Amino acid sequence: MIKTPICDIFGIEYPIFQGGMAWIADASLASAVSNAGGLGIIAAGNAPADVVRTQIQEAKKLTDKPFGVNVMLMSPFADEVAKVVAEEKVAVVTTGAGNPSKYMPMWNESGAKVVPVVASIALAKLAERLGAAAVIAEGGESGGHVGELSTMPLVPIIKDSVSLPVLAAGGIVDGRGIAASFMLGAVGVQMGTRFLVAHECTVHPNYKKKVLEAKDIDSVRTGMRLGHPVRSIKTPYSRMMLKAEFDPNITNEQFDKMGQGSLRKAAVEGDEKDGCFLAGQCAALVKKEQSAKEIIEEIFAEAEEILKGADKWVK
Ligand code: TUI
Repeated sequence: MIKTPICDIFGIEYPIFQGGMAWIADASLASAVSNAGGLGIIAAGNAPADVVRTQIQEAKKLTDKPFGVNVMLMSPFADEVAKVVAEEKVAVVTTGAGNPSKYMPMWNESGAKVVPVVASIALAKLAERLGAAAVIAEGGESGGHVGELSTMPLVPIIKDSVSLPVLAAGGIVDGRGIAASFMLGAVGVQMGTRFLVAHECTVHPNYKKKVLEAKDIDSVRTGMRLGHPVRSIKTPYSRMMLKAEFDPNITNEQFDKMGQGSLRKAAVEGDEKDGCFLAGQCAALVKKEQSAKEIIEEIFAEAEEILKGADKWVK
């Protein structure tokens, strides 16, 4: 059995969070992950506050276990969503794509445990000062909005900068990734891409197909010119965006418009031409659809074997 401080702090059986994937991670996936002993997370993404509230209330019906909400700080609805999360007394709040400082006192007061995704030492230290329960160090191998550093250097950098427990994210898909994360000083992991193909994940079947078919070099970063690079699976859409990235005849405003709605097209409509299929580099390692419970049990059994044999090369 693998037990770490993450299990005690968050009242979960396995030290794993499910990534808050915008347009995808709903009450169905989050409750399945929580019922399986991990921490399921509802993604607020760019959704309005009432949609998020409905999902929270739905998840409360589907599980008695703790679950979380990911607040995407670049969302135009971040202020209202932040309030809903506090009002609904959600157990855990993770944040992404920005600085959560202004909401932290409100969340702390509501009893929520706050776990910001940090891509830098400065934000990790700030999170610690403001009373975060842990931080997620998410490397650029992950899907969606990505930071500059890779998981391998980022996790020990963040670990050395704060005394908070660190969860590793970005590129983790199996027991090997969990074991490696622990070697880097993490005491838990967050995993998104692998849960895309969970039976309980309600994303469009074409999205699951894209993840299952993804090969080693099918992962691309676009949106660098706007300062918010995003990792997705190669499609006609991402090729078009890559071309536009360096096209001097396209303004930043036009470029931004070209991306709008593309994630919804992928996740809801399964549009293989115009959709943006956000996924991490480790999509190439995702081989089959399973239940959330099967995924969690399989990867922790694998991690346990690896960690037990960790002295294999020590003479
Ligand atoms: O947030 C993510 N991943 C996301 S958010 C998202 S929503 C979206 N949908 C369509 C297009 C674009 C975005 C999809 N994927 N990961 C967590 C994360 N946070 N990665 C990096 C950061 C981050 C970046 C900058 C955190 C803080 C930060 O700066 C804060 C500061 O002020 O220093």
